[in-house]
This record gives sequence, structure tokens and C-alpha cells, in this order.
Amino acid sequence: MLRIAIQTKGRLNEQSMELLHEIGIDVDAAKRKFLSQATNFPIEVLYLRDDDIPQVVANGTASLGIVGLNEVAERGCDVEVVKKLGFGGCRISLAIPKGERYDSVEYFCGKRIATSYPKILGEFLAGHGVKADMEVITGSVEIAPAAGIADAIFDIVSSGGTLVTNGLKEVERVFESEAVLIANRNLSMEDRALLDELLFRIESESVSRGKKYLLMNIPTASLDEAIKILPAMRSPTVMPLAVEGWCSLHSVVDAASLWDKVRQLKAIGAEGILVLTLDKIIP
Ligand code: PRT
Ligand code: ZN
Repeated sequence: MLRIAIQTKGRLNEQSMELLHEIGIDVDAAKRKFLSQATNFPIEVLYLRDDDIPQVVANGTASLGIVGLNEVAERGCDVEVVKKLGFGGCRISLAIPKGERYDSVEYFCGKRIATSYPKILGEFLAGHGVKADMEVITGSVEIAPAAGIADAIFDIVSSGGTLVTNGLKEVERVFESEAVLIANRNLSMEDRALLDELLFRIESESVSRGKKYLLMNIPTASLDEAIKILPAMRSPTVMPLAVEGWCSLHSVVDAASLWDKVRQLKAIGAEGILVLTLDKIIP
């Protein structure tokens, strides 16, 4: 039985649960307690604070975890980062009062910097030969300069709105983060095989995301040109129509390029174009 640790509540909980759901793992969220078992896959979900996830995965209490890369780096736990998951994107940045002049990282020499990420900050400062004082606080780091506790902050930034509200400006982006799937370094053969199955499903899910299935009728004379417009997984599917000189063409396209492709296909005579939502592509 595989055990995966995810955040009990907070920013990553919902999307972690959604990911499990998308890859066909049903966990009854309503019944969830500290530990709950999936009904259709040999996996149980352990709900924890994000701070604790790297450690429980490193020591094998859980085989897998979903957590921000920032927490993995800050805890310094020895785990395998198996996959970036494409949600929970943010960065950890140095920010100072907006009226201050800023030229380089030398600015921070002798300054007091409030943060919840002393390890990542310490490594960054040491790498730049900067000696500063760290004030380690766990919440509301952004109010530290106004409260006179620090001259600057090193904290998570996403939209940048919190910095603006607190009269601060971002001056150094130090660490880029997103949610990652982590694994214990000594997984049993059985757990490794289950992890491979999960990765296969996650991969299929990300390949399918943002894709559309396209069907159309096209004059056979335009087929070569249409195939150039539609590079599919191998090649588009072509089927003859009952009407002489026409065929039916099926392909998968990125949603982002859909309208551009439709315009090009219409220009070479495509008719009756159907655009369908795609559920899954199994590579
Ligand atoms: O209770 P628990 O310990 O589990 O949760 P937590 O309060 O420690 O963490 P939580 O739920 O706030 O965040 C979990 C993870 O989400 C973080 O470790 C990051 O990997 C990721 N993440 C993504 C963020 C943000 N975006 C984010 N914007 N974590 C925090 N923030 C906060 C940030 O601290 C700051 O206060 O949002 C504010 C900045 O946001 P903007 O949009 O105003 O720039
Ligand atoms: Zn936390």
C-alpha cells in the first residue's frame, strides 16, 4: 500500500486532491480524517501541514508527498523530486520598502531581513558574500518592515499584491517554486511500480490538457496541405467519404492554436469542422 502525504488545508490541498481525482483515484473528501484510503487504488492519503511533508517522506512514514519545492529546499530533507506538477507556482524574493534605492544585492549588507526561509536565504546571501541579520518569523512576514522588526523581507510572492499593499517592492527573485511530487529514496519494488503507474497517469493527464479533437471534411486534393497544417501524434487519421473527391480528417490540436488552424484549413476547402473536447490521450 502506497501512502501519499498531502496538505490538510491551505493553498495546495484543493489542487492536490483534484490531481488524485483526475488520475482516477477516489478518496472520499467528506469522510477524510488524518488518514484515508482510496477506494479504487492501493493508496492511502495522509493529511499534514506542508512543513512536515518533506520529513515524513524522507523518513519513510509516507512513500510519496505533494508539497511546494520551497518547503523541500528549506527543510533540506533527502527526498527524490519526482515530478513538477504545474500548480502552486510562486517565487521567494527579497523585497524592500518601495521608496528605497536599490542597485545590487550589496544593499543587504548589515540589513535585518525577516523571513520564514532562513536556509534558502542563508545560502543565497553566502553565495553573494553578503552578511546580513536574519529575523526568523513564521507568519505575516510582509508587515515586518512597517512594524520596525526588519529593513527588508524574504518571502513568497505570487501576484505581488501583498508586497504592493505593504509598501514594498521586489528586488531579487531568488527561488522559483511550484508543487512537486516527492518520493522516499528507498521505495520498495512494489511501491516503485505503483509510483510508475501514477506517473503514467499524470503524464497522460498533462499531455491531454489544453488539447482539442478536430474532425472535418476536406477535398482529397487538399489533403497533403491539410496534413502539413495538422501535425498529430503520428499523423492525422484520414477516412474516405462516400462522396467522390472528399475525405474525413481527424486530428488533435493545441487549444491555443485552434483558431489559427481552423482559418488555414478553411482556406484550403475544409468543411463541416467539428471541435470536440478531449478527455484523455493515453500515450
Ligand atoms: O498550514 P500549512 O503549514 O499546511 O500551510 P502554510 O500556511 O504554511 O502554507 P500555504 O497553504 O499558505 O502555502 C502552501 C504552499 O503554496 C507554499 O509553500 C508555496 O509552495 C505555495 N504558494 C503558492 C504560496 C503562494 N503561492 C502564496 N502566494 N504560498 C504562500 N503565498 C502567500 C505568501 O506567503 C504571501 O503572504 O501569499 C502571499 C503573497 O501572495 P501575492 O499573490 O500577494 O504575491
Ligand atoms: Zn506551512
